[in-house]
Amino acid sequence: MEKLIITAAICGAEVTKEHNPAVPYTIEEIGREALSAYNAGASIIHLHVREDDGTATQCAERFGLSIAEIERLCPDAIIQPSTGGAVGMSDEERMQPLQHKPEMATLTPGTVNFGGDDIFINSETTVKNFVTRMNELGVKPEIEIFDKGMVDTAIRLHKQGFFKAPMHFNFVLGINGGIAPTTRDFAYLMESLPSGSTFTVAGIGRHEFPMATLSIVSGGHVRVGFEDNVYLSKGVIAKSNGELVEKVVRIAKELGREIATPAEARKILEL
Ligand code: KMH
Ligand code: ZN
Repeated sequence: MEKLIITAAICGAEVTKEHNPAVPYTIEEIGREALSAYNAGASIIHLHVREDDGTATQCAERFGLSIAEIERLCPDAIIQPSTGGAVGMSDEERMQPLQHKPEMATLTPGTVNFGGDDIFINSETTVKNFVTRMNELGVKPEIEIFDKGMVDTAIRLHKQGFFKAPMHFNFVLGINGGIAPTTRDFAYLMESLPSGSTFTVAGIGRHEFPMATLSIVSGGHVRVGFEDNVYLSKGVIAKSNGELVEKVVRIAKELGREIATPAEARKILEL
């Protein structure tokens, strides 16, 4: 099997210091959490940013400062900004981090309920505009999959020339409104991908490590981090994103899967 690429989703847009005091808001805190994940074995940092008071923002300047800080501390890490931002943001707002021409950025090919009244809106026009901009700037999309129809949309837009092969997917399993964190649904998504694709898995909440293990033994990659889960184990708050990454590394080693360096991750993902 290929070496395991670990992505750390260190910040997110919804989780707060009330959930876990180590959730980063300031540039310094973003750097601290990225470094903890990188030192533990993460090669990709999935990045959302905040104002100092914790408000989610897609401000280009704030992303620029955060990216510079991560590059200073983790020089070869792959930095993957979010274009999802937070529920309710406009497309223009969400696209701002692309100005920095990152190697990768996330892109969700469909709309999904996000619990309660929240709807994460991605019309087909939005998706086409985002992927076109990414292609122009040489940014590889990580295609965020919250439900099976999103895989089909990505394949259809690939056939129309929007998404380029090899496509890279992230299965987000377990949000309220999306596909379930079960072995059956994981297999359904995996078997629906075009050959040559790569994928990673983000299990939400208590499903983070079971879904990570499933992906490790299935040849997929793994995403962990405060965006998806703030607990190291039942009732134990993680002290850092690094602790979550360390746990994945321990599981992978027990299962005989080696961890990819950032250089190896770039090769696997054809960045
Ligand atoms: N915060 C969610 C609304 C992404 O980063 O691309 C969207 C999200 C997906 O987190
Ligand atoms: Zn995200």
